[in-house]
Amino acid sequence: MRRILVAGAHRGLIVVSVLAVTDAKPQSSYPSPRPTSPGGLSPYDKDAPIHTVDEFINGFMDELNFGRGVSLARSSRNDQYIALSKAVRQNLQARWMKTLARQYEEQAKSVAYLSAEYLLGRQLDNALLATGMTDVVEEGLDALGLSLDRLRAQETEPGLGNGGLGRLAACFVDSLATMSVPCIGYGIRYEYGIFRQEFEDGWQVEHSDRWLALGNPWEFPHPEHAVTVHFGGSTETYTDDRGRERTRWLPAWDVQGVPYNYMVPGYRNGRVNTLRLWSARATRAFDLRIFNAGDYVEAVRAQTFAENISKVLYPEDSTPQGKELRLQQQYFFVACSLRDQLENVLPKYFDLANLPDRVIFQLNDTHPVIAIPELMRLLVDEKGMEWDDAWAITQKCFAYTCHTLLPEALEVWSVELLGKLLPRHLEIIYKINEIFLDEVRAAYPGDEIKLRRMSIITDHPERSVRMAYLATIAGSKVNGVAALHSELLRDKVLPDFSAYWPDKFTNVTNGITPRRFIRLSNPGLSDLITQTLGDEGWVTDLERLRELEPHADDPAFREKFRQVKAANKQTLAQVLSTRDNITLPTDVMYDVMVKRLHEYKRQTLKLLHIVTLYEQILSGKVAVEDVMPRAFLFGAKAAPGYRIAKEIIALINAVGKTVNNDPQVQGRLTVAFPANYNVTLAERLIPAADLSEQISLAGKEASGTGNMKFALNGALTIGTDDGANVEIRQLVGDDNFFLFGMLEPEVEATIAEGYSPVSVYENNPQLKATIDLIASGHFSDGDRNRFEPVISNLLGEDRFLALADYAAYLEAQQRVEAAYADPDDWSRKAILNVARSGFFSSDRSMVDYIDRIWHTPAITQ
Ligand code: 26V
Repeated sequence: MRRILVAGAHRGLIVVSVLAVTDAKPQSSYPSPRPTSPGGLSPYDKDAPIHTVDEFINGFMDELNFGRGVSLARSSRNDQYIALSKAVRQNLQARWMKTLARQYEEQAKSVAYLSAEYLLGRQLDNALLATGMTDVVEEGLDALGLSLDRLRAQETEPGLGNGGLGRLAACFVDSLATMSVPCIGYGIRYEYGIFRQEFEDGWQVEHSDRWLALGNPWEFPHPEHAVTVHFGGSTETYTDDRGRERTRWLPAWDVQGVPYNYMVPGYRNGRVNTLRLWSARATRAFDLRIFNAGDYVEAVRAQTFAENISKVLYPEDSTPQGKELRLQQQYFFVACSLRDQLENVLPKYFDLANLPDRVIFQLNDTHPVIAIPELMRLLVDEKGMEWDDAWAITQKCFAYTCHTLLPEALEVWSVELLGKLLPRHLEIIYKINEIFLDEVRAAYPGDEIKLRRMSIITDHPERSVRMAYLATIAGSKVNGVAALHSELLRDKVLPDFSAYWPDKFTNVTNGITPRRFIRLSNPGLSDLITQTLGDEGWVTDLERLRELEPHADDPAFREKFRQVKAANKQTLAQVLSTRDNITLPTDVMYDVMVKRLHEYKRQTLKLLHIVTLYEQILSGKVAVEDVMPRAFLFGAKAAPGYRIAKEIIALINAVGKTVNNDPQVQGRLTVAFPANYNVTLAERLIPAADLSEQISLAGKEASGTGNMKFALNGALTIGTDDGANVEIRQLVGDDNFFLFGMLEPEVEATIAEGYSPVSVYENNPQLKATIDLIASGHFSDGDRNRFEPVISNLLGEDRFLALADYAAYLEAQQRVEAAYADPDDWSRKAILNVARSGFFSSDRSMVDYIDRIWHTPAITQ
C-alpha cells in the first residue's frame, strides 16, 4: 500500500520550484516546437513538483485534505475532481511564472488576442496531456481506488463561446503557447456560458449553464488588480496648461473589472501563457453614493446592475443584436484589457511611442473594435499625445479578422446608443471618419457616392457606426479566415477599401489544435500514427502526417485503421447510450452533421436527403434490402430567438422518431440527435465519423473548422465549394472528397435570374414526394400544419437555395454509397484525408499570422 497522507509533507514546494526558475532548459521555437519531455514526466524537471506516483498521491491528498477539508473516505466526486485538478495544475504554476518572467526580461512583443468568446472545452485532460502526467495520475488514482475517467466526467466545460469563432480563439491560444510565442488572451468571464440545450417533445428548450456552480479549479481571481471602467455622461473641452485645446470625458457611472487568470499550457515545452477573463462588479464609489443616500436595497440592486455586464454570453449568432448590454460587454472587456496592457504589462515609464514594438491587438471579429477609439482616448485624452501621433501608433497596434460574409452579421451600433453609452468614443469615431473621408476625397475627387459608401457612419436604416469599416480603416491588416472567404471579403464585402489599400488585405486560413482534436480526442488513431511514424513529433509538426501516405496502400495498415474507427464508434455508441439514452448500431456508416443551426448551413438539405431515402422505402421505389445502412447524427443549437431554426430542430427530431421506430425500415436508417452539442461531445463524435457533412451554400460559410477536424480524424467530406472546404479538397484530392452543388458565381447568377424554389419542387418528382411526405403530417401524427413554417420557408423563399442543390446532393450521396461499398478503398481515401490534413493545424495558422501580421518572434530559451 502506498503512503496516502503525510500531512504537509511537501508544503512549500511551490516556493522551492519558483526559486528554481533560473535553471531554464533550452526551449524550442516555431514552426515545429519540440517537446522537452516527449513521453511524459521528466524526473529532473525542477519546475514541476510532481513526477512520481507517490508525489502525485501526496499532492492530491494535500489538496483533498487541506484544500477541500475532507478525508478521502468522506470526499465527494467533486472534491476529488477539484483536488485532482489542483494537483495537476501544480505542475504548471512554476512554468507559468517563469514564462511571464522570461517575457518581461526579453521585453518581447506579444499578441494580445481580443475575443468576446473562448470555447475552451474541458481543462483537466488538456493539462494532463500538456504536462505528460496522465499515466502517473491514472496509476496514483488507481492506487487510491479512484477512476480518472469518472473524475474527468465531473468537469463542466467552460462554454464561453457560441461556435467556431470562440473555438478558434481557444485553438489559437493553445498553438501560441505550444510555439513559445508570447500571447495573452483577453475576454469575458461569463457567469453563464452558452445555454444548455434540452429537447421537450423534440423542441429545443434552453437552460442556464451554471458552469461555476461546483467551483472552478482552473481560475485565479485577482480582485486586488481590479480595473475601473466608465460609462455614459458627457464630454467637455478645456485648455490645458500648455494652451492646447483638449477634451475630457465626464462619465456618469462605472464598474470594476476583476481579472481571472487561466493558464494556457504549451504542449510539453515548459511554457504557460495566460488567458485573462474579466468579471464585472460594482465599484465602491458606485456603492457608497447610494448607500450614503440611505437606500440599502437600491444599493444592492445597483450592484446587481453592474454585475449584469458579465452575467451571460449572448447566444445569438443568427439575429442582429442591437442590445445595449452587449455593447457594454464589449467596451467593458476591451477597456479592462487595454488598461491592463498599459498599466500592468508594460514596464513603468514605458515610452508609448514604442507601443507597436511591444504589442499587437488582434480583433477577433468586430466585437472588440471599440478598443480602437479607446486606445485613441487613452493616448490623446489621458496621456496628452497629439492626435496624429496617437493615430500612427493605433494604426500599427491593431489588426482585424473578419469571420463572416453575411451582410446582416456585420455589426453596426446606432449613433444614439453609442453616444449615450460612450460619448467620447463617438466623438473620436467621428473624427477618425472625418480625417479618413478627407483622404478619400483627395484620392477620388468628386466621387460623392464612393465617399458615402466608405464612410464609417451610415444613415440607413438609422444613423449608425459600421464597426467593420472602423476596424478596416484603423487596422494594419484585415484578414479573412479561408482563401475563398478572403477573396470574397476583398472583392464583395469591402471592395472600396481593398482597392484603396490593396496591401492591407490578406488571408489566414483557420486551423485547429491537433493536441485537443486528435491527440486527446482520438487516442486510438494517435497511437497508430505514433507507432507508424516512430515518434510523437507529429503532434507539434502536423505536416509529418504526410509520412502516412505510403501506408494508405498497405492492407494491414488499412485494417488497423478500420479497427480504430470501429472502436471509436463503439465508444460513441456507449457514450450516447448513457448520456442520451440513444441506441446506435455500430456496424453502419456514421454520417455526421454537427454545427450551429443556421439556414445558410442547410441542415434542411441533409434532412431532405434522409426523408428521401425513407420515402423511397415507403413508396416501394427502393427495396429496403438495397438501402445502405447508415446512422445520421446531428448536433446543433439554435439561437433562442431564431424561430425557424427551432422549427428545423423539431422537424429533425420528428423525422428521427418516425424513422427509428418504423419497422419497414428494418433498422437500416437511424437518426440520432443528442442534445447539447458542445466541445466535449464533439471530441467523441468526430473520431467516430465516416462522413462529414459540410453542405453550406457556396459563398456563405467563411471557413468552417469542424470540416478540418473531421478530415484530420479520417472522415471523408461531402461538401460544397465553400469556405475551407475548397482548401481541404485541393489538399486531399478530388478522389477523396465528394464535391457537389453550385459554385459561388452560379449562386449569384441563380439569384439574379430570379430563383423560384417552387418550380424546382414541381420539376423534381422525388423532391416533390419528399416534401409532400413532410407536409402530409407523416412525421407529426397526421398534423399537416405542424411543419408548415419549414415547408413554406423552403417553397416560398429558400434564401439559401437548398432546393436548387438538392438533386446534386442526392447524386453526390450516391457516389458516397458506391465508395463506401468498397471498405478497403474507403479506408485508403480516409487515410489520405488524415495524411494530407497537416496544413489545418492551428500551429500553421499561427505561423501565417506571425509572418504576415504580428511579427512576434518566439521566445527561444
Ligand atoms: C453572426 C450572425 C449575426 C446576425 C445574423 C446572421 C449571423 C450569422 C453568423 C454570425 C456569426 C459571425 C461570426 C462567426 O462566428 N463566424 C464563424 O467563424 C468561424 C471561425 O472563423 C468560421 O469557421 C465560420 O465559418 C464562421 O461562420
